[in-house]
Amino acid sequence: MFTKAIVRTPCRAMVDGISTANLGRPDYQKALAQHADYIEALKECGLQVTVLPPDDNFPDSTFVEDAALMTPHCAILTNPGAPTRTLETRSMLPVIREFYEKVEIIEPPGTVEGGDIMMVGNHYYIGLSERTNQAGAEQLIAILEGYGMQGSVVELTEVLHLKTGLGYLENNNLLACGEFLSKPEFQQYNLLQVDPKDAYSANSVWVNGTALVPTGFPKTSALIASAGYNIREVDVSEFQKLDGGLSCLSLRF
Ligand code: CIR
Repeated sequence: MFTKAIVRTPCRAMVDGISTANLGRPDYQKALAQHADYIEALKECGLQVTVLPPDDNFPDSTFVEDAALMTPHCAILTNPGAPTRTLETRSMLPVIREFYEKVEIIEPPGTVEGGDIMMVGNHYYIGLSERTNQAGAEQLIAILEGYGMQGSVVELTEVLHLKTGLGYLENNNLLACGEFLSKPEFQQYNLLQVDPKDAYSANSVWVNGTALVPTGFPKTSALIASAGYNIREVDVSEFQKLDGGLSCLSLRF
């Protein structure tokens, strides 16, 4: 069970965030309203939410998941591979130290973004992507092993981050789409197959028995509900325009 989350209010500069989505520029006011509802959803799931102020120096800074990994034993500050995001981690350090005695740091030339890390119990799958490299993954695995956890790498070819196409919903249930459906390492799970037309909704998030699912994907909501979860839909259309999903908007621990 998670008890806490950290989020960061989107900044005005978010409209200039990195995007490959071709869905137009985000509407800032709408993004603020959607972000407020996202916080509400986390609270409904029982989390105490720390809300960081907007940081206009970093257009993508609302996607806090990429800047750190919070494990039960330590926090790990990442080193984002997107050049405009590398220094986002600096302002995360003080807040992370409020919650963790042990804070580890991924150092260059290693790069890691949290969106490439999927936790399954004590094991962490690490996507090798344009943002997370082998050196970063090796550092991360060494850190995890030092605390009695494990990690393994997964090659990505089609998507931005590992969790762009995967969402672990606990109880062996893995929501998956596209290239991940056929990967040998995921065949041990009960794969809940997301329709390729609804690929964005593969980034749904388990929070204490409830699945947060993006609004607008009724087939995915029904699929997850049929596996026994409560569903809380959250409209994140303005973040989708920046390739960001539900998981990217918080650190949950
Ligand atoms: C980026 O390209 O870095 C942002 N526009 C989106 C980050 C999404 N984060 C995530 O999937 N964990």
